[in-house]
Formats: sequence, structure tokens, C-alpha cells
Amino acid sequence: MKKSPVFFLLVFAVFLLSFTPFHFSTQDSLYILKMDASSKEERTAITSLGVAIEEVKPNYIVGIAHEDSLQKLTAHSFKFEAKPLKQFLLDFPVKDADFHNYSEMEAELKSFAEKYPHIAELSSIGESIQQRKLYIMRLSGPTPSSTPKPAIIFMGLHHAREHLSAEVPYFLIKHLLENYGKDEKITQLMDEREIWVLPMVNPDGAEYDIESGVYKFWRKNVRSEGADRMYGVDLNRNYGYRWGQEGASDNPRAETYRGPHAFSEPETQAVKRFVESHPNITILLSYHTYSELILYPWGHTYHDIEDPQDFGVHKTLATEVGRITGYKPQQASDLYITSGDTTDWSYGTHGIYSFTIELYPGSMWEGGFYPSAAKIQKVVHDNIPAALYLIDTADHPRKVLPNLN
Ligand code: 0X9
Ligand code: ZN
Repeated sequence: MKKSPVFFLLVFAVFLLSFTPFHFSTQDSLYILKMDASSKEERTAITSLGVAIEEVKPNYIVGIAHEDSLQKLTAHSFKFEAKPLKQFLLDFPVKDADFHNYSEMEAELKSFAEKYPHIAELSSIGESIQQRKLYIMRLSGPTPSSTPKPAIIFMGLHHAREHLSAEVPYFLIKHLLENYGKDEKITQLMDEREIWVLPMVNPDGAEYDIESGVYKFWRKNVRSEGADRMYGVDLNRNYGYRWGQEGASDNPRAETYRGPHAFSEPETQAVKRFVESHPNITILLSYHTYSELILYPWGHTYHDIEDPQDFGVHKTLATEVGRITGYKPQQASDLYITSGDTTDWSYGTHGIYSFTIELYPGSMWEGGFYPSAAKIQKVVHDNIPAALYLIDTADHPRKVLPNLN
């Protein structure tokens, strides 16, 4: 049944008001928008104009965009409803103390490495723009191996406001360490694999998002020009496989700004160096929020992965991870096209089976980027079994294909 525009306006107002209250200082030119975009081609065009699409529903999408991108949408005859973020502020800070800020994460990781020196090794793969160390934990049993053990890498927090995406990898580390020697399966997996976990790819952005005690809805890193002209690069548009094509913006103010060239940012350079120097990695998982999806390449084209076996492995693993988590498996470009994202690069350049998991919640209604800290354990609980399944599969991912063992 066709609903009136007033109905949609009311729905839109209610879901915006249902956010946790927050306060903005520097995001004055950001807007939340809602618009019809039922085809992936439309959504690709929209994100190419700089909109970060956050929610894809059958009849509408919800996105976040700088005012520049709204002008472009209008110039391209797109119809949308947009409200300035600042219109929905209430004037008190949010307390989400259970999320880890950078220094808390750093302290926890260091203490894990001290407590479990035989199975945990903390190092840094490089530094962010503001010289924060990009910590990575290596988890592996002390059992000797004449050849490198098969490896898997989990990453979190490419996007600053997606704080839950650092909690899942953090709690994965904790779970593995606390269960080594107690849980038979975990002990076996850690003995036979090398597990790398990098909870915060974009620590500067995450700190910037929370530094005033109130969320800024920041997405990108903190790349700036001069002291007060911070624009940021979308790290999930800065990787080097088919960089600079559709689904990213060349406008530094846009939410999906791809950077001046591929791997222009120290954070993506660090990931690149690390992955290049660990050819034993067979599976890569990048946690994001939100929408409850399991996404696999390609992201830069609507076509399927060309190699039928690689396609089958991605699809089978995504389906199984979807079954375990309750999230929906799908090809990334079915949402919209992106260029320069992590998983197209890790698969396209390195042949690593690669997935983006968009974590809880399913929608803005349930908190969007800023769900209550009370949800952290539920999300961890939903995602750890899927991570264990992927760790298990990392020795020979093609084993999931029928008749191909
Ligand atoms: O747009 C992104 O970078 C990811 N979504 S998010 O809301 N976390 O920003 C999804 C990237 C998945 N790739 C494609 N849709 N092609
Ligand atoms: Zn993201």
C-alpha cells in the first residue's frame, strides 16, 4: 500500500529522535539523509557523490553526507530528505564507558601480552597520522612448525564512529587467550594457526570521535591541511585495488573521500606492508558497523569473482558465517559499488579470502553507530563462533567446496 509523504516524514523524525542523545562541535556540515534508492546502480551513483550509505532497505536508504554532496545529489536530480545532524542534539554527554578508548585498548593489550607471553605477542605494524601505534596481537600456541602456520587476520575500526568494530576483535583476543589450554578446540586452533588481530586501524579517528565526551559521527582518519583544516580520508576507499573508480569521492570533504592516491595514508600503508610480509595469510576479516551483513568481493564491480572456486569459497564461507551470526551474506556490490576498499584489495591483489562484517545493529532504530555499551557482550557472543569457524577453515579454505579436498 502506498504511504503518504507525511507518514515517511513522521517515521524519519521518530527514528532520528530515537538516537542516543549526542552533541556535535565540528560536524556542523553533516546531514543525515533518507532517500529512495532501490537499485544498486542508484546507490553506487549516490556513494560516488560522497554519501556514506549506512543502511540499505528495500524502499529507502539512510546515509550521512557533507553539504557538498547534497548539492551534488540535487544537481544529479536525486530527491532526498536531509536533516542537519546538529538539529537532533541534546545537551548532555553520553556515557559509554565500557567501550575501549585508545589508551585503554593499549593498556589491555599490553597486559595480555605480559600475562600470556607464550601465546600472545604484541607489536605495532606502523603509526597513524598522529603517531599512535597500530597494535596487532599475534596469537599462536608455542608448538613448533617447520613451515609457517596458516594465518588469518582480523581487523577492526577502519571507520572512526564504528566503535563496536574494535570491541569484537578485542574480545576475540581475550576469548582465545583465556581459553587456551582449557578448551580443546581453541587450544588446537591456536597451536595450528597464526592468528593476527588488529583492533584499531584508525585510532586517531576513533579518539577524535569521542574526545569531547560527545560523539562527532566522524568516519575518516584525521588527515588535515594546516592546523584547522581537517578533512580526513576514508580508509576504506584508500586501498590500491582499482582505487579511484566508482563508489568513492575525490572531494576531500566528502564522507567517502578516497585520498589523493592509493595508499596515501599511513594506516593503509601499514596494513599493506603487514599483509605483504605475511604470505601465509589465507583469510582476512574486516569488522565494520552496522547492518548485520557478511560481505564478500567484489565491491568494485557488479560481476561475480571470476574464478569459480574462489567465488564458491567466498560464498560458502559467507553463508556459513551468516548462519552462525544470524547476519545476511551477500556480495558487497549488491549493496553499492565501492573502489579502494580493504577486501577487494586483499582478495584482488593477494588472493586472500576476504570478508567485511557489518556488525550489530540491523538499523538506525537500534542505535546505528552508537548502540548501548550494554550490547557489546551480545555482539561478541554472536561473532566469536564465526571467527572460530574462519580460524578453523584458514588452513585450506577450499576444503569447504564439495569434492575439492
Ligand atoms: O562503505 C563502506 O566502506 C562499508 N560500509 S560502512 O557502513 N561500514 O561504511 C561497506 C563496504 C562494502 N563494500 C561495498 N559495498 N562495495
Ligand atoms: Zn565502516
